[in-house]
Amino acid sequence: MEVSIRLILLMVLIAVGRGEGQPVENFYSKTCPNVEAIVKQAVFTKFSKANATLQATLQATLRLFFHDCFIEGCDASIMIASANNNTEKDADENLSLAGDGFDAVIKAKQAVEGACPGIVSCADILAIAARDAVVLAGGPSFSVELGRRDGLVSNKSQVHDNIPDPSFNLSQLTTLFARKNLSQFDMIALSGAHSLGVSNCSRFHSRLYPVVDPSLNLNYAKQLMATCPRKIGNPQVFVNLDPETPKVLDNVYYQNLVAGKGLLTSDEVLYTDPESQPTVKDFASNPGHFNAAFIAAIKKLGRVGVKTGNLGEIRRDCAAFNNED
Ligand code: HEM
Ligand SMILES: *[C@@H]1O[C@H](CO)[C@@H](O)[C@H](O)[C@H]1NC(C)=O
Ligand SMILES: *[C@@H]1O[C@H](CO)[C@@H](O)[C@H](O)[C@H]1NC(C)=O
Ligand SMILES: *[C@@H]1O[C@H](CO)[C@@H](O)[C@H](O)[C@H]1NC(C)=O
Ligand SMILES: *[C@@H]1O[C@H](CO)[C@@H](O)[C@H](O)[C@H]1NC(C)=O
Ligand SMILES: *[C@@H]1O[C@H](CO)[C@@H](O)[C@H](O)[C@H]1NC(C)=O
Ligand SMILES: *[C@@H]1O[C@H](CO)[C@@H](O)[C@H](O)[C@H]1NC(C)=O
Ligand SMILES: CC(=O)N[C@H]1CO[C@H](CO)[C@@H](O)[C@@H]1O
Repeated sequence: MEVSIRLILLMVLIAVGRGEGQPVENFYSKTCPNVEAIVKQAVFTKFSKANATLQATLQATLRLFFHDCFIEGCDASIMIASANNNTEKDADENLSLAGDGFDAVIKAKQAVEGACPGIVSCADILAIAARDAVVLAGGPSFSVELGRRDGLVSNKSQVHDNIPDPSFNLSQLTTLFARKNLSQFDMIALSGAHSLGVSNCSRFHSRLYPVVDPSLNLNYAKQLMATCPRKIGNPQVFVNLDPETPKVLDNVYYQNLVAGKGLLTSDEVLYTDPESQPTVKDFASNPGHFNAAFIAAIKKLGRVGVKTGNLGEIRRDCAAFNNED
């Protein structure tokens, strides 16, 4: 009797503690032990290496995780589809979130539901897929914390104030990340994700025209101008965020910044601002320092605004709240 009351009390305490929102490793070890293998298999293993679709999926998934966590916390709220053009994914800021990331999570969810129905949240599947994307792109490997629940709110009015603009300066970037409990050091490390992926010319057009941003390497600026003409013509033109090793998540991104080859203002400012420059130089010359900082920062990113315990729900379909099925 005594024992079972204590046990119940302990369980209540744990549940309340979880309500505070800290994901943990091995959360599904009893309820869905193979979830990580299933996600990886469903999303990535059908591709052969060097397949362009695989590359697009890796970078899209990583960015999707970032946007999900910054808007309403890591709760898959960005996945919600809407009939009325009013959920997070409909916001202007979201214009270029590639569909591949959404597809990856939907497919993985279907596979996971086949093995352990009703157990694993879409938010956790996105976190696992983002970790796999980092590793498959040659970045550092790490264990992913789980136990997030899916959010009940997705409103596009939340997007603008929570996603950094590529024109931001250091203090604007630092302030926004601080609101998510991420330090300037974390922000610099996470920006290393721009070692992968592409940007629409429109996001850095103002650095080329009417005058070239003096922090840009001149030869690099000329290449960019050749690809992205003054008059925004073909809106399908995209440029690699990392001009040197665009398919590998590595510290060459920071070497680019030192060389004036940061594509976005928000990239280059990490080097031009004397406050953050020492960290950029350190990451540029010490891949191990970058890897360690990136791992610590992406784990912190995965804790932003998480719902645990009784909060939220385990969505059946990642693109719809359960009450809309
Ligand atoms: C520091 C502030 C950040 C700013 C201002 C920013 C901005 C941007 C912009 C403007 C693009 C190009 C999108 C387009 O074509 O319209 C982009 C792409 C991307 N961002 Fe960021 N980002 C930031 C941080 C991050 C973080 C923290 C991550 C992930 C950890 C991330 C991951 C990515 C990836 C992977 C892409 C390429 C997506 C693809 O190729 O599909 N970004 N970002
Ligand atoms: C990449 O893999 C996908 C999925 O298997 C396939 O549909 C596509 O044709 C492949 N692309 C290339 C360029 O091999
Ligand atoms: C959806 O809303 C965005 C602004 O949030 C707007 O730019 C876009 O044109 C709208 N799309 C449709 C199909 O109405
Ligand atoms: C690229 O940016 C332009 C200008 O904002 C926009 O019209 C276009 O739709 C974007 N292209 C893609 C594929 O997102
Ligand atoms: C979204 O947020 C806006 C502004 O806060 C609010 O007016 C609107 O009712 C919200 N929409 C939904 C569907 O909750
Ligand atoms: C950064 O931008 C903000 C907002 O535009 C501005 O108030 C601030 O002075 C800028 N800081 C620097 C160092 O340029
Ligand atoms: C930041 O940390 C505080 C203290 O742990 C927590 O109450 C708050 O919810 C966190 N904010 C976010 C956005 O995760
Ligand atoms: C307004 C807009 O284009 N939103 C996009 C957000 O991302 C999803 C996934 O690719 C697109 O389908 C939406 O069109």
